[in-house]
Amino acid sequence: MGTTIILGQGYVGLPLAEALTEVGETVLGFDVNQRLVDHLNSGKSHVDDISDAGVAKMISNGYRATTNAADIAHADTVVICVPTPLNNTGGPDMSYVESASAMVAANLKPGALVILESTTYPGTTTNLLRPLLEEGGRELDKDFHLAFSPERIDPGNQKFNIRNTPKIVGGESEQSGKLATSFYSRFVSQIHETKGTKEAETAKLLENTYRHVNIALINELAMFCNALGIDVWEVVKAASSKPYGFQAFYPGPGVGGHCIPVDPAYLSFEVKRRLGADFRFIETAMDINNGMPRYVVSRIQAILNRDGKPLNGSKVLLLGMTYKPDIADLRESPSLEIFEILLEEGVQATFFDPHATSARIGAEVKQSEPDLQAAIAENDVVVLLQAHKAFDLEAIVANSKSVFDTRGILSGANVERL
Ligand code: SAJ
Repeated sequence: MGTTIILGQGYVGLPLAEALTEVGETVLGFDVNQRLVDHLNSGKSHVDDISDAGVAKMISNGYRATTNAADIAHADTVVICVPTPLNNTGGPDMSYVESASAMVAANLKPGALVILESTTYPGTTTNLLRPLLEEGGRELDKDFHLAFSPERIDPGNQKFNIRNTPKIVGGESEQSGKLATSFYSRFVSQIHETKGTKEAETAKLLENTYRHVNIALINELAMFCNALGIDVWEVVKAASSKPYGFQAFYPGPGVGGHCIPVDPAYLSFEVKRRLGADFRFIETAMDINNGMPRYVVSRIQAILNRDGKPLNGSKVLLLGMTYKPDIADLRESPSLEIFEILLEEGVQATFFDPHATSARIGAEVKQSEPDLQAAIAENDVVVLLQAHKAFDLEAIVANSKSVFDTRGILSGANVERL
């Protein structure tokens, strides 16, 4: 066994560290956030899928979190799992990858294997990371090895985890690819090798662009079905009876999370930058999905209007602020935008979420209502945005004046669906 250092101890890096400690590797978890590193070294987890006991076990197996980049020099394998968000113009923000790569280049142990896991545009490994590692005359497969392997961590997924989810591996060379494959084979049951790093980078983007485009398709269909008096939820259920050639996607209030609303933009930006072409499916899907929060507000307005109430001054309760059910993750959640728009329109908007008890709206931090049933009783419209298992859906319908259901799971005379 050797030593691995993982740069970035978030929802991707920490589960990777856990899996490696379980197979006897000495693991260093590097992060720039000193508070987070201290939290980890005290045996506390900040990741939904890993418990405090899980971190304590990692520590007993030799795991240590660190903010010291010089620790990279101890590692035979370096895995970069830092964020690749969008910048304020909607394009790739590579600053985390750039700074992590520079740290690796400055502290690399001779002969180490470097693997990039962060989701990024095709060509990042070859054109951004490799030149940094080659500085000072280093040569690929002589002084270092290099590969790309996209993360497939699905927060909250009880069935698939890092060990039983097939892992794509693309080497900057055949030798590097083989080394990366043997690294992951120690704790991942199935490896899929690609011919190079660009294919591995692009495969990850395809996986999530496929979801983004199909979610946009069903969202646009939902808007037209509503206008045409067609029950889109029945339509999807019926189409799902086809045992082949169809995968169901469901309308929703918009697309949240760290993957689906972000990853496709890395592809469309690179196509634009390199070819000057518009990746039309991605850009159209972005427009549709990004427009869903405003569409939800327009439907709330229509419900109030039917009751002779203006948006301004009416009371609306949002149920579920996270981007996915049963986790606390608010990242890119469309619920936050819906809340912000309602407040801008003068609505007395509040929310209830058993997992996310506070949410930042603009410059303010808003708190969840303390008592769900009391909150329901005093609101003109209750909006189901996230179907957390903790919700008593029957009680919600029974005690609400009007319910707007964006998940297509409620029914009743006072219920309207997206
Ligand atoms: N959504 C819809 N309709 C759908 C599916 C999703 O509106 O039919 C919305 C969700 O409400 C959510 C957003 O899209 O706000 C993203 O949902 P997601 O189910 O894609 O969940 P994510 O963002 O956690 O996606 C992850 C991805 N995993 C990785 O990138 C490693 C994705 O590739 C997985 O397919 C997905 O989990 C999954 O299947 O759970």
